[in-house]
Amino acid sequence: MERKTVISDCMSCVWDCGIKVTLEDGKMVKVEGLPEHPVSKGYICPRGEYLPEFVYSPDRIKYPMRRVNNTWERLSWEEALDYAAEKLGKIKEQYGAKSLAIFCGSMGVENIEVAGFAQRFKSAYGTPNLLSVENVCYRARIMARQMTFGRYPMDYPPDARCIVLWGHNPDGSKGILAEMIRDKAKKRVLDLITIDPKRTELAELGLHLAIRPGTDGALGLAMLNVIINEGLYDKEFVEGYTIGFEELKAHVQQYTPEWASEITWVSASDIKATARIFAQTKPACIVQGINTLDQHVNGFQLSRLLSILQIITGNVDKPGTWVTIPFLRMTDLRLPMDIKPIGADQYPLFYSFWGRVSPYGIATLFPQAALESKPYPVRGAIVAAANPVVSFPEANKFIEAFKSMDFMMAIDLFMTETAEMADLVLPACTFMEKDAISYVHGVVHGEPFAMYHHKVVEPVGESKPDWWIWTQLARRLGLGEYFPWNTDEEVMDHLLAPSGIGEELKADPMGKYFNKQDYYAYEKKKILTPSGKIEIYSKTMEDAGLDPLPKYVEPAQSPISTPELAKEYPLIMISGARRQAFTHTQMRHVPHLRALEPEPFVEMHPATAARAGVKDGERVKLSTRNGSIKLRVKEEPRLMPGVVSVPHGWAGDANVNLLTDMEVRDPVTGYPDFKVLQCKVEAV
Ligand SMILES: Nc1nc2c(c(=O)[nH]1)N[C@H]1C(S)=C(S)[C@@H](COP(=O)(O)OP(=O)(O)OC[C@H]3O[C@@H](n4cnc5c(=O)[nH]c(N)nc54)[C@H](O)[C@@H]3O)O[C@H]1N2
Ligand SMILES: Nc1nc2c(c(=O)[nH]1)N[C@H]1C(S)=C(S)[C@@H](COP(=O)(O)OP(=O)(O)OC[C@H]3O[C@@H](n4cnc5c(=O)[nH]c(N)nc54)[C@H](O)[C@@H]3O)O[C@H]1N2
Ligand code: SF4
Ligand SMILES: [Mo]
Repeated sequence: MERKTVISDCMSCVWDCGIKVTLEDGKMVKVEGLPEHPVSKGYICPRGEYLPEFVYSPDRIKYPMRRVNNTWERLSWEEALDYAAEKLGKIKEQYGAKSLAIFCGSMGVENIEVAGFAQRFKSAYGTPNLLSVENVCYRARIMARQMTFGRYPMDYPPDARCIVLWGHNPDGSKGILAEMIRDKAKKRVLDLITIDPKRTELAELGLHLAIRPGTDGALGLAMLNVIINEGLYDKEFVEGYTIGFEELKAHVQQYTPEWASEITWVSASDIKATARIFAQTKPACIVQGINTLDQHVNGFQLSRLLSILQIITGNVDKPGTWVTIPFLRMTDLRLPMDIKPIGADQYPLFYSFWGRVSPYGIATLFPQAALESKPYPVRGAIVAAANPVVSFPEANKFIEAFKSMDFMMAIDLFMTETAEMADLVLPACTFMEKDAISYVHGVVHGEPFAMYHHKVVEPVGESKPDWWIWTQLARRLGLGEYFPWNTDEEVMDHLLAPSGIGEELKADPMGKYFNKQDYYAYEKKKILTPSGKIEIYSKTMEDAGLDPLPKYVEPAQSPISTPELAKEYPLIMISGARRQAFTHTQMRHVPHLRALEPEPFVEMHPATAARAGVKDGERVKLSTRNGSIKLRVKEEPRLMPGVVSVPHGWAGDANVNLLTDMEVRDPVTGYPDFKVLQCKVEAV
């Protein structure tokens, strides 16, 4: 038996932890953290540790399959690709290219090859409809920060003296950061503030504000009120680099701590204390929940509001604040596209502002396009590295929409609930079975870090890299000129060409920090907004008929906005707090990970459980006005009474997205307001 170890990294989520992999006869048998890795420094989470079980899961799709009379028929790659090309050709002929939608999920965010090829293919084919998770996650914040700062600064907490975890629990979602915070708290060099309806373990290391879900805007505005009225803002920075401070000052007078206390259920004294600590402990860094505040009726403005808190305290582009990180220059695989995707007319700013055009359609309007032909019919779907039937809000609408397709195809590792609905399923291989580029920045280090991830093991069955699948498909559709690559290495070389460090990266499996962080850019570089200043007051928003300064908007469903609904559904439901064992809908079939969380559950305070007449461990029915699911009660004294918290990602009758809602949307991004809903719990 041949045994060896190789250095690599885990790409199961965006943090790309370094790993040491033990191979026996070319098969992975063990994965450990890599203490020498410059970023993760030995940290891995259980998903990294149990990678061999994930990669070699007996549930992997091993060859292409076509649905025939509701059973799966094995095809060769030749047959499968010919079949797909024929069907896709027909859709284009019959309805036009834009009637094809291409879904790309979180794995496309983690691995640029996956998303890049999906994007390239969609434009080569001629459809603008790339429907991505970026329509429920993260893009809102990028846009809001760009619109405010001109560039996109990221939270960079390592050098901060004050960190605000705002709707964020890195123990579940960003382990490396959690470790760093614990370390700093132990050394007593950190003021930590946690704003969360749950008193998370990290919340115990500092000041915790137990906030009513969905009311973060009121808290933020009241903090501005205190900081401005007590003169705690950074006058020099505000005068030198911003516009709209006077308007802001007048605007926030109405938002007193006492007003906010009624709304948020946080005491006025805690609001004042938080504002003072944040404004006076420098440098300070709000680490904004990655999607927590996005999936909200006013999500875009919440991101603007947090930006303004950083700005008026001068916590911009200095170590330990929000910094604009130099990017790795890589080839853009996108091709020009001037047709508008679905939703572009309803949400024009999401589509483009200042000439910056986004590559995404409004994914959550897919059911409307499929079922009502609005704004035009969508008749075909390719779902690559996504599981929208479970992961997207109001899942039933997505199920209906996919059922209505003339042709649907899935590219995945596993037969997910979404793949189950397809006419054709093509097996992709994991990142351990192909080359990739991993690239992280801003988590625990300001300098961007890149690594050439070499293939570690041979693909399981006949599975193939995503780039290969898109390339073969394109060639059959007569689009081969856009897809000239034949090996992993050719693809990676092409991607890395503009970086100037491709060869260096390829030669050193450990990866490297490739660019020094350049602080104080606002002093040295042009600020890329229309006014040339950081825009507290946004003329762009005003011109679009939207609020130029953030206001408070109550969640669409709440005891205050919908008291009638709240009589029948008295509890507040939040969903999607991350769990270390799983990435979204993935990994529940990995035995050691499943053992960590064997069953779906709903967390609630013991007093909430008692009032609903249910007990810890009991199976209950959880309902919103959209439907019901079954879960086990997990009593959780850390969660504020009156609130229940449900993990997302479980399928079938435990899928929380059977309860979520798309009726009300953020007016800028079109993100549905589904993070905070009214619900009830009943014994079954
Ligand atoms: N293990 C694991 N890690 C992941 C992922 C995964 O699936 N699994 N997914 C990755 C992805 S794509 C994303 S987008 C991120 C998500 O990352 P985040 O969006 O940052 O989510 P969490 O860190 O889980 O923290 C959510 C916290 O917000 C609190 N919360 C809920 N509603 C509200 C509210 O209205 N206001 C406030 N202030 N707090 C609220 C919850 O109680 C919870 O503690 O995680 C990434 N990391
Ligand atoms: N209620 C509620 N719903 C939520 C959230 C929430 O907070 N609450 N969070 C939302 C957020 S922020 C996000 S980002 C989405 C995530 O939504 P999705 O991206 O749809 O969820 P995943 O389960 O990560 O799906 C990724 C799929 O890619 C497959 N895969 C993995 N690697 C590869 C690969 O290399 N190639 C290919 N082709 N396939 C691969 C996996 O098997 C899996 O089926 O969920 C959203 N859903
Ligand atoms: S946090 Fe876990 S899943 Fe994410 S890269 Fe690190 S080991 Fe992999
Ligand atoms: Mo996400």
